[in-house]
Amino acid sequence: MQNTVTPTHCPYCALQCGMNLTPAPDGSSVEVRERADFPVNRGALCGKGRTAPEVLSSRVRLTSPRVRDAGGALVPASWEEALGRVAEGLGRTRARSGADAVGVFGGGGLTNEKAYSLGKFARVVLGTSQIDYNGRFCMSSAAAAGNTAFGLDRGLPFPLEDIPRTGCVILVGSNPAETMPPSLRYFTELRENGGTLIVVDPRRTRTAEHADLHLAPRPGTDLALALGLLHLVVAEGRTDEAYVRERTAGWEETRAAAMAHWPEYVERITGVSVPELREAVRLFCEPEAAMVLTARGPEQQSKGTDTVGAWINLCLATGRAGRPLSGYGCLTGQGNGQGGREHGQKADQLPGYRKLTDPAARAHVAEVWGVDPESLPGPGRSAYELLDALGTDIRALLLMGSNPVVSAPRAAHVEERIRSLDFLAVCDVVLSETAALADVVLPVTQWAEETGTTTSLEGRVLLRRRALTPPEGVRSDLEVLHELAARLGGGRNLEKGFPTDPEEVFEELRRASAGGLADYSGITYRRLAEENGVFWPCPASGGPEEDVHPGTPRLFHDRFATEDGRARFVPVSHRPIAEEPDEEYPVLLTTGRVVAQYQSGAQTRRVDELNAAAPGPFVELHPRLAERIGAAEGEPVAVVSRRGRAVAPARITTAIRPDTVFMPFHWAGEGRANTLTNPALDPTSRMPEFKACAVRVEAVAAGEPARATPWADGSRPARRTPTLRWGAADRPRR
Ligand SMILES: Nc1nc2c(c(=O)[nH]1)N[C@H]1C(S)=C(S)[C@@H](COP(=O)(O)OP(=O)(O)OC[C@H]3O[C@@H](n4cnc5c(=O)[nH]c(N)nc54)[C@H](O)[C@@H]3O)O[C@H]1N2
Ligand SMILES: Nc1nc2c(c(=O)[nH]1)N[C@H]1C(S)=C(S)[C@@H](COP(=O)(O)OP(=O)(O)OC[C@H]3O[C@@H](n4cnc5c(=O)[nH]c(N)nc54)[C@H](O)[C@@H]3O)O[C@H]1N2
Ligand code: SF4
Ligand SMILES: [Mo]
Repeated sequence: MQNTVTPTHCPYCALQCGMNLTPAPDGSSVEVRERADFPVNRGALCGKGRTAPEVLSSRVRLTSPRVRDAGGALVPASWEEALGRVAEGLGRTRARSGADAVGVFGGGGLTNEKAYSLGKFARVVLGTSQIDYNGRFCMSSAAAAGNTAFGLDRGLPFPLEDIPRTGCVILVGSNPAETMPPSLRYFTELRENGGTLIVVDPRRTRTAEHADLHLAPRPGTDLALALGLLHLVVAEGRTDEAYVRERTAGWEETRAAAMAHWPEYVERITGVSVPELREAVRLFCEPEAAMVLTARGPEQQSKGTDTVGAWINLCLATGRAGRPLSGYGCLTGQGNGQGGREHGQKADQLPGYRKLTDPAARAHVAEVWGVDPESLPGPGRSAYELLDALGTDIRALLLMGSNPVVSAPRAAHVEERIRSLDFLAVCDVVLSETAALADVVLPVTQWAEETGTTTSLEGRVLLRRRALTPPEGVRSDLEVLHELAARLGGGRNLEKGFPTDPEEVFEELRRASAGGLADYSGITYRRLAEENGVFWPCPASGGPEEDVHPGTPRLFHDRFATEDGRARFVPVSHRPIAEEPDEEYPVLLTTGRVVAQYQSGAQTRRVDELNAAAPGPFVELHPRLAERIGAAEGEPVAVVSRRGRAVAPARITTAIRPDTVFMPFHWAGEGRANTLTNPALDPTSRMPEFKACAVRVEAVAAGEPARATPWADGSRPARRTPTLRWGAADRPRR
């Protein structure tokens, strides 16, 4: 194995770029090389993918379990001892306080096999309903809206290769130039082919630089923006009446709701001028085909589900869904952001995108699992609610594939909740900020050292292959679950249901997903290797080999996945963000990403080249706001919300609205953006409002001691910043 080239996929984002791994001459590591045969990225990689092997090095990773000793230090231990401590910690809590006192928290970076096994482990071994995962913070609003409108949630209902051939794309709150750089090509090709790109983002991002039209709404107002566009579509007679009649339901109510959102009213709410709204409608409606793609900007809001619904309404009213080169799509985020939401680590879900509350789904999955359907618990809490319950109702936690101390909203509170647990076990590849708080840390194998499948943002199931022998001292997540099942099974031999061979797990997943919305039953490892991935749904044919289902790159062309085959309009109305600015907190904070760091930074902050490119947090602010508060470029500013205070250097730029500041969330410590964010949840998706909260911004006197601790007692005299308005002069020039 050591001397061959292994074609595989990047460990990070949902683009799942293809790459070849070749062993380094001494065989101890691998090098990333171009893999031209994978069509999505055609060999191109961003810096994170290119440097991913750095995290395989034992210089930065964990290579032996750690347990907390009597003095409170995390010290190396044997696997026997560590696994024993985990089984004891989880088992004791379960015995003392019931199964629901044990929580499980997963991640959208886990392979399908791991996500499936983790969900099964929670319900079958622990018997707890309290499992959810970080994908709740990612795409849950788009998923909820997609399920309602189309009866099915798959990030993109078409392959990326369709983008350059459509007429217009509206990218809402998505910055692929930084978050999926190789995908930018699809948008530049779109323009080369004569199509247009509209970017909706409160910042003039690197992506917006490529746009024909950049709309810069006030954070948290995308719902009003979409309603304003729909209003103009109707007023200008651009509705596709025949399509609405034949393929949709619920138009009248939605039309009425949109008509209440006059363009002038929408301009006041969003700061996007009426002529800009008209121009957007013209660009979107004139071509034969067009698309709307959303990402975290409009989704990570306490009304994210309604907001995505409003953008879907716009597509439906104009006949731009379920037709060639047209549609609504959500750009999923994590490596397995799509598959991770389909196979049962979500609080309300069973494999195959089945509902935990559906008796037929319970019966089907229980049969595959060899358990009584009655024994399966019901739905549990959503991610933030689960984290918020730690130390109270939930007393022990098993965490796999997330670093909530950095990435959860209101992170200081979440950190405090985690510290108050009776027992915490973390499986990770590095000692993340959250792992550092654990009673037991189990070091696991990584992407290049194990085989497994992921499902990319296109809904394409892919095979990641093992290219390297893992270092001694680490085990795979699947082995961990197998061992814990043996120890927690109480003589019931439960470990048999937790194979350590990923292909064996996948074979079971195929059966569990069969007949569900996300049907993988026609997919095999062999096909994945031969076909460069297969798009779900892909049911097993049941017939001869030649009769295999080809997979489904494009959805909804004949009918939507609703019962009657029609898409559903959802009547929605504008409502404000959960925490509007006021005198004390007059500025809006929004948060997001930079190209060189990934998520909580647990992996990428361990790579020198990436740290050189993005060494630490910053606060992006407009020169007018900087002048008001006396901030200077590169000097520290404090951002204060009702939840706490963060300090980071100022980055002054006209690319952001003057009423808004932006912070990336990749760092811990005093520059942690999530110290500030508001955990106000969307009522349907339970998504927290990462993208908008009220803050005060202050220049920090040089030499002021850094304050890492949050303070929210209001004891500090407020330095008032007058509310800033977004005037025409501030608008970034096109
Ligand atoms: N480099 C890098 N790439 C990544 C990741 C990473 O951490 N680093 N993470 C991956 C994951 S898990 C995800 S989910 C994706 C996320 O990918 P994106 O959604 O592209 O990333 P974000 O930076 O969170 O948000 C996108 C844009 O939303 C804008 N925005 C903020 N508030 C609003 C608003 O109210 N309305 C609108 N319309 N826009 C707003 C921000 O200014 C930002 O430019 O990236 C994936 N790729
Ligand atoms: N303010 C703000 N906060 C946000 C967001 C935002 O836009 N703004 N975005 C949210 C979004 S979209 C997301 S997806 C979350 C992500 O935030 P997190 O859930 O914290 O994501 P990661 O940093 O990727 O954490 C993954 C952890 O699992 C480890 N890991 C990686 N692979 C494996 C594996 O195979 N097995 C195991 N056991 N461990 C593994 C990594 O080392 C890392 O410690 O952050 C959310 N938080
Ligand atoms: S764009 Fe995403 S998948 Fe591609 S190399 Fe970068 S992090 Fe990896
Ligand atoms: Mo995400």
